[in-house]
Amino acid sequence: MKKYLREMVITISVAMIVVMTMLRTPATETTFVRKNVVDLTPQEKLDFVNALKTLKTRPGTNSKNVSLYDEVVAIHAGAMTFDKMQLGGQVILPQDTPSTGPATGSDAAHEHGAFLPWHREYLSRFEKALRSVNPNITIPYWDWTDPRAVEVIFNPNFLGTNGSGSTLTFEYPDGRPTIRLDGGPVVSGNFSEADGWRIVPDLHKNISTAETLGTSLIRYLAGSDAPPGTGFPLEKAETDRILQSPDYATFRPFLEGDITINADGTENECRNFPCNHNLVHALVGGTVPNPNQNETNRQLLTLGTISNTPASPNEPAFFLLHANVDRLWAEWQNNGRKGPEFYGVPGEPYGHNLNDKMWPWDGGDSIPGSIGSTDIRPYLPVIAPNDIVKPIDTLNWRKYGYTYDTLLKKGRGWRRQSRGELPVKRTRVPERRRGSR
Ligand SMILES: [Cu+2]
Repeated sequence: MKKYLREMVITISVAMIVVMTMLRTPATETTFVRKNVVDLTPQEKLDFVNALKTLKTRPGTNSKNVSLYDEVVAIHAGAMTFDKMQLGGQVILPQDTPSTGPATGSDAAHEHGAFLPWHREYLSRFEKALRSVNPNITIPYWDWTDPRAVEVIFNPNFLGTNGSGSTLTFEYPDGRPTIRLDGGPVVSGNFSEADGWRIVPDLHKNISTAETLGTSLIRYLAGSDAPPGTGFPLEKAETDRILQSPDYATFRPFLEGDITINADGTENECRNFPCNHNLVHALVGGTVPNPNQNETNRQLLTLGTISNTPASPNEPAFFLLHANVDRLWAEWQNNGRKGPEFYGVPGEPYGHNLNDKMWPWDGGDSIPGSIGSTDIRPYLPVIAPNDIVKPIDTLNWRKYGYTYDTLLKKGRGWRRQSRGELPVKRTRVPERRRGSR
């Protein structure tokens, strides 16, 4: 009798395992989960690094014969050639050849509505490339409010440490506190030049001078001793307020970092120093107010790779930062704000409205300009004329096959939760915001 029972238990267990496996297979094929970087296993970190480095050696489709990774960088830089490049509304990058086509006149990927759609599409395509190297990979996200994250990301076993060899001191005649930054080229670890992470100099330009930053990844990572507001982690309460934005016209500039909304509902433009997504760019690459007040057209100095925005995807942390931006958008959408009603209102520059084609997925309608004297076009990948993407195509992140661990954890309770909204005192959002990037 006992033997009969034991056999029955074994049979049932085996049957259950078979059924569970069958049930699970389709789910893992269609949806994969982007995780918080602090939850990656050592193997997952290794796989991610190896895939990045593999794409850096795979040939691209461009005429300059630079790698597939480099051509991904070129797309980001190219998107920024449709307008005079600027920072804090002031800095203008010299541009020998202007862009042509309907996208001319505004940055194709920043400062307007398509910031979130453009980067969602861009990250997903990059993630597909990574998954062609290793199908277990997803892009981890960097929750910039998590006090553990910097230590995990900028670690020799992952994206490598801060740059070194340079200590810069900025003294301000108007009595603002002196800023000291330590950094420079990343000389050891997975993303050092010695280990094969060589950046294409033409795709690594200082945003205000158009001079190249060279061939090494450069970081001026804010230290743990940085004064409040100038280091990591970022304030969680502020990111929570981003998620309470009532509409896209508030949410997008708040998350991108053109504006911030204080706890009392008042709004500030982030002109003198970046906020949120822009602030993370600034705190990894190094960005300081220009101490030379005679240079009125150059209010901020951008030092490293990720703070010089066109070149910023040369810094692998870019993808973790932007996965977090995309996660926050997905969470905001998932909280009862899905669909076109929760996108920007019409009247934005071309490329940013719901049904505009977004360069470079625009069938060749627009042609990017140069960065300084560098023609960006030979570095760009071949994109099929029928490969068209509009903001409306990007609103549903699940369509791309991924989701976020935070959306799974919240489950149904999250959806039922009432929509907290900020007491916003402003009624209209200006059409063109000029923030730093
Ligand atoms: Cu960007």
